[in-house]
Amino acid sequence: MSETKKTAAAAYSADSIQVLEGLEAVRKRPAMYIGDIGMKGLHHLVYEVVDNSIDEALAGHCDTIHVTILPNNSIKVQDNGRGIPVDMHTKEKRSALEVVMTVLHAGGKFDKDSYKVSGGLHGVGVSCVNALSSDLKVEVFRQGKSYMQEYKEGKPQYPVKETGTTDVRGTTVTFSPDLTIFQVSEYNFDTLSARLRELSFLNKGIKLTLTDERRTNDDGTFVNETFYSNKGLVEFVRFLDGTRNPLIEEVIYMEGEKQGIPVEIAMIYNDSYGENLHSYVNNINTHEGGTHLAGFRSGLTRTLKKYADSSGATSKLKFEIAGDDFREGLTCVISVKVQEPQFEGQTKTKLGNNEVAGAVNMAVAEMLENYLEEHPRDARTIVDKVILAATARHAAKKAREMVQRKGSLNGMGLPGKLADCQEKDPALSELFLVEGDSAGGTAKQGRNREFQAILPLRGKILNVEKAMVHKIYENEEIRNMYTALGVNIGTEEDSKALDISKLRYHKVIIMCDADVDGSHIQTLIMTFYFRYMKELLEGGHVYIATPPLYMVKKGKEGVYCWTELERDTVIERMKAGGKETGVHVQRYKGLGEMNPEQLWETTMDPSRRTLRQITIENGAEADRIFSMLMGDDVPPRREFIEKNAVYAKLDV
Ligand code: 0RA
Repeated sequence: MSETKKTAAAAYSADSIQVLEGLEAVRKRPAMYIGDIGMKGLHHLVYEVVDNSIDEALAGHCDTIHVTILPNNSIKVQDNGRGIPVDMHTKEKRSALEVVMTVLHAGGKFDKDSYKVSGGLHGVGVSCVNALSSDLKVEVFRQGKSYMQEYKEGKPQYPVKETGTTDVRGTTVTFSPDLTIFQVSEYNFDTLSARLRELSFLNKGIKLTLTDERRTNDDGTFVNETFYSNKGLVEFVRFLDGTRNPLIEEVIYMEGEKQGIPVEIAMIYNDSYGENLHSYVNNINTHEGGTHLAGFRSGLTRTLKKYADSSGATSKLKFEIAGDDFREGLTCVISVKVQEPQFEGQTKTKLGNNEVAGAVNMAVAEMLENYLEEHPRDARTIVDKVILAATARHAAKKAREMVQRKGSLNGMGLPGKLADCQEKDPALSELFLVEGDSAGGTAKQGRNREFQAILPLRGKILNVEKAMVHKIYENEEIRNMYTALGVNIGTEEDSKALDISKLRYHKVIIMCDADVDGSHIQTLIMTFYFRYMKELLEGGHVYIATPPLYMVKKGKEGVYCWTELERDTVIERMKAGGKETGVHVQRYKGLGEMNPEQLWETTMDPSRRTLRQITIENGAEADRIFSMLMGDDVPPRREFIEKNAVYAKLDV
């Protein structure tokens, strides 16, 4: 049957079938649409719905978005926009609202003028959330009337109905993730709040709130947070820099359109040695960078170099300043809006559009030239910092060459302290990084030497957050880690990327004491991985071992416990089973208090242990946490470590 001959009824049912097929495809292959069906995907549903409201706000029609985690882990997203249109589609024979909610990628079709650039990583739209929800309800408040439609597994339960009159405007979506699809059901407040905070910085002037109806404060109100940023990226950069010491007073900022591409940049220099760049395209964090970042780098280098040369500051320098030197101690956020973004790379978070490089390059040059002109003293500070960085890099290069001549980094010998495993296949091999030589000894005896290797790390490893690069390469514990892992140590000038193709263990497990010191050391090691071996974190290779905290004993029965709750439950049970007396609780403060067999059965045996995988969910948040934890400002660190000492849930 040709298109034109189709009767209206036939067209309707054909369309409905298509819709169902679309939603069924989403339910069959959810990971293709939302990434995965674990914690990431579960939270992605919220972002997808919020993104629609952000779009409405970017179009200038909405300024408040409320997100609520309901007691049963359903989610409600409420905005004060124009409300999704509800008029009947003559061709489709159903409401526009129903089309938006049930047709893949239908979201933007009704408003050609709207400046749509937000939209989740996969840009799949709210219909996808609908397909993956056991129940979803949408309420629209529009032009004095309210409307509603409900769905199960994406299927409408009735046509859109008018429910009354109203004097408010907006759209409210309430959904319950389908637990036959997702492996997890519990929303994490901190994960959602980190994303909403990020969105508030990236979209100034929008108020976002997060309410957790599962938990109340002492005064009986629900746990909640409000995010609002008046100055956008300027405040984002201040937030990211957290406790670092700024070198210049003001955040350097620009916002504007270049070659039709909206570009917003904020940056500041601090006295650290690291580079802290975060880039976004359409509110999506582009972890892998791309053309916008390349444009920024070349614009920054060109402009600063020109200024430094013309000021005469570089005339006596005996070596070239490298690109990296211009970014030492730099904290920067770049946000661009691209109409048709091309995402590339392993995690599809690398911008490919070539035209964006030139636009950002121009924007940076213009912004910086003005700034340097108007702030000669700050300009001098920045140039001095760059020259210092170049000098240190030069020294680091020499230190590295010396280290390499000694032959300890050429992949020949493995570190003497490494107790390697017999297995040669990296995919089957594990490396335990163990705090202290004595616990290292216990682990060596307790392990399964077929596939588990042990590398003891002595005492506190170097705080990489505060050390200069050549110190890091000279540090023995750090060199041992590189050599044991078999990865390169960045010998090539401009290639910072780690070559993990020769990684000798696909599981790297950090095993520290379960006390405040152990937690600190664990954080030091994680910081090192975050700053210098990010590729390992991104590949999901880094884990934390969880030794038990208590042993509750009565007579011959002994039970390991990992939390206070577990401990108390076991004590109660043991007491109930007999007399009050005779129940003995041992608190394990260090790995050293366990014998090899105990360490094996609680912490190392793959069939019984629990490993926590360290991933980078939110790079900006992770960076801030690490710099705070490792920086000079001790009080917040102590507070954080103590609060999280037991199961430090660093959301990274
Ligand atoms: C297209 C057109 C119009 C509103 C929206 C989309 C809209 C979508 C969402 C999704 C969540 N909240 C939303 N709010 C609005 C309205 C066009 C008009 O009124 O002329």
